[in-house]
Amino acid sequence: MVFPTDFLWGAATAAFQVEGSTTADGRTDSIWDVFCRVPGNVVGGDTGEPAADHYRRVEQDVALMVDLGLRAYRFSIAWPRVRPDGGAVNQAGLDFYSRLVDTLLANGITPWPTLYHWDLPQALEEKGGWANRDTAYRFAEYAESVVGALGDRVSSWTTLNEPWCSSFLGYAAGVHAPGRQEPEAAVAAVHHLLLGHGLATRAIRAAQPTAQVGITLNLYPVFPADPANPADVDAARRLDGMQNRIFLDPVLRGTYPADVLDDLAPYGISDHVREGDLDVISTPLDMLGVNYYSEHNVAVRPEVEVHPTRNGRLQKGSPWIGLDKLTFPSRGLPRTDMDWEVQPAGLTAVLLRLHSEYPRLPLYITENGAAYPDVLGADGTVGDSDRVTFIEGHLRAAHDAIQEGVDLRGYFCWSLMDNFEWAEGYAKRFGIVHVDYDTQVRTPKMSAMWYANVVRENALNAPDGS
Ligand code: IFM
Repeated sequence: MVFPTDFLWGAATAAFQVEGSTTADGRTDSIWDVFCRVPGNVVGGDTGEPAADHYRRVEQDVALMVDLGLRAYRFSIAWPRVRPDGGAVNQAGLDFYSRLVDTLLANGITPWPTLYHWDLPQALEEKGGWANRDTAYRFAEYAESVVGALGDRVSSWTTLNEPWCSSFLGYAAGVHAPGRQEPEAAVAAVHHLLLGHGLATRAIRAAQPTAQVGITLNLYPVFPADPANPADVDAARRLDGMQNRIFLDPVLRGTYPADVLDDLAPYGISDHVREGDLDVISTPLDMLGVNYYSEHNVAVRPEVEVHPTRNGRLQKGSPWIGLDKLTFPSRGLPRTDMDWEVQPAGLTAVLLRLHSEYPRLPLYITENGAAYPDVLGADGTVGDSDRVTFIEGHLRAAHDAIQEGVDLRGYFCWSLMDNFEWAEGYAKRFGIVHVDYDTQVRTPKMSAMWYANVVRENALNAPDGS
């Protein structure tokens, strides 16, 4: 199963999850630093320290990427390093990313930065965060400063990572920073994140007309558990609206879906949309990043009292606002350590949907991977065959989509290395490289060796092994 020539093979991380050094060189608090300090918010009381100490070990980590033969590194830039407190530019913060870009390029690895992977400066949250329209303009200013510093060497920019998490998990469910449970604020955050994306896209294009610009969304196929039950069918429609179409349609079609506007009318979504906003939000893009982990099989059942949230553990509010009695019946599929169903066919479905409903845009899988309870053996190896099976299944699914005509141009596995898994802390390991958080020793897992081989061959073995 050969992938197209020039298929971009990479691995991904995000600043807050790997960097550590949260007070170094002028960095100030992000919403995640503050959220982690609240007892009960993060499993084990874990914080952004030490993470994988990537800030201090970045050269060693690039050497690791070279060993694995990676062609691209997807990382995110920390807003509170570059513009501490959302204010003036901090050259020392920019210098870190400038060195990272230089080191990658010197080693033939394409830098693939994301401007926002959830670490809003806390000072901006104190002014209302993403529920405040002004944050979108501050984001564009921040984007402009990053592109001004790195645009001579970076050619592909991603504005936002998974705005669904920033808005619905952060402002409605409260299981992510800033930990608010205010559905009206979540809906405002959706619009202001999208506005920030559009303004930043325009700022990048103005500063660097040749740049490729995109956004990364976490997309899910959504099914009614019982297609004969109208409540399940309607829940699937609503959830698809709030998970997928609320981002895809404004960005790629310049409109919010009418049914989503109706569903969210009680939360005031239209109050935030000003004339011209949708033109800004739908500024043409060069690529779309897809993060795929699982599917949603949804049902509405009268006996459900508590909305399920991530991992069944941190049950604050529901991110699926306005949907009551919602549950996700098991389909008996294997599950990862996050308790997420493993369903590679869903990746093919997502890619085919984009191809038919939102055509003409090159696609990249910017995240795909799995947490498993890895054990570093006495012989110094991590035999994560479950992760190999996971990634292999999803690469086959991606290949199926390419065979169907989807313009898929790259794959980044999540994650290059074990890291801070948000509300789950360090307990969940997504890396293809194991990190010992006491010693910061990195150990490539079996999956890393396997992935390096796929990258080298630009191909997978056929299911019969040939
Ligand atoms: O770790 C996260 C990442 O930051 C965003 N996408 C999903 C991953 C796994 O939960």
